[in-house]
Amino acid sequence: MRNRLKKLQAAFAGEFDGHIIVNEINMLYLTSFLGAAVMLVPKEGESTLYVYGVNYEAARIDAKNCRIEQVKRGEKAFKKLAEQIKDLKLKKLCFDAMSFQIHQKLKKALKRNISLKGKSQFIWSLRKIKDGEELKKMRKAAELTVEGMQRAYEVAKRGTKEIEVAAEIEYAMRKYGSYGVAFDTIVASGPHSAYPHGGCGERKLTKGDLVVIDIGATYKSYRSDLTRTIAVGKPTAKQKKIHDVVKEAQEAAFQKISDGTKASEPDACARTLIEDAGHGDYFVHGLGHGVGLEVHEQPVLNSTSKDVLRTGNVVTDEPGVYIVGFGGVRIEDTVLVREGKAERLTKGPYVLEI
Ligand SMILES: [Mn+2]
Repeated sequence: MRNRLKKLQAAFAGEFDGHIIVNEINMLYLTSFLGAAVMLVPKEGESTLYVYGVNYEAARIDAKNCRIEQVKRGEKAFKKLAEQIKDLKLKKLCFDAMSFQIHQKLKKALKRNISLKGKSQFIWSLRKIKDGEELKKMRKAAELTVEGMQRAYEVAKRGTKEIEVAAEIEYAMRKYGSYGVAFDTIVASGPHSAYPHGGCGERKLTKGDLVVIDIGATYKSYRSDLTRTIAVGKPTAKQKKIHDVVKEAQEAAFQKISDGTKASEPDACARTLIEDAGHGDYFVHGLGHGVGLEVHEQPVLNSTSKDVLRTGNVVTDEPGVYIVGFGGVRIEDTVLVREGKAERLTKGPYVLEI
């Protein structure tokens, strides 16, 4: 954890005197505390975490490697931050993310000769590469997600409501040790399966449906992302064919995922296969995204991505085909990038028929 702060300082020190952290997940990453208002990381020396009274005592126990400054009732975190910037005589600052209103307020509170630039890449260059401690948690989150899918296979039967299937999945993941869901569980049946973010409602699973089940567990703040598609009853030839194509595309993209590969390449590989099968127009999203403390983070795996995959990236591989009036198929795993072949953190099976 101290290492992360040191690495961040080393990353921005050539260009800036200090880094303001506003995004709470970035503060969690640097201090292991969630619930601070803002953080100041000077290019050398101790960082300060500004915490409102409601979370102050918790921060004193959990926040690591920084000074904790309480923001009392009636005080403003950004005013205190501005004072500290002046005291430390910092002139060139960058920040990770800031709303327009906060930016205006902070600018006003600072002297005119202090510059403020939005630069999220310093923190992302660190967060993109998972260390051993993070990978342990991500492996666990992935295992819990597989348990959830196992439960889905048991309960996703004709006559069961989408929300009932979701409840069973979430209960199973919790019971095995999940801290919560990584995102709202998707159990999208029949016509809903044709929408990539089909959600979950009161529809009953019906014979002939495709059901897209997209789930994630969280373990100690780290997330996982897994999708399988099943058929209710005996799958039709067309359902089987599309499932086979998506599975083939997912595997082909997986074979491409490796240290040093352009993040656009696995997408191109999956897309070509789906296009060749005649379904190119129905693969309406990018191949995947980074996963970690958030379910959607860097790097991005799509056709316009400028990222290059690196050992320690954790990404999803999730091609899909969505045909309105027919249904949708998506197959997704969470994958660890390594030198040579990648490693699937989430595991099979990949059965259409349960
Ligand atoms: Mn995903």
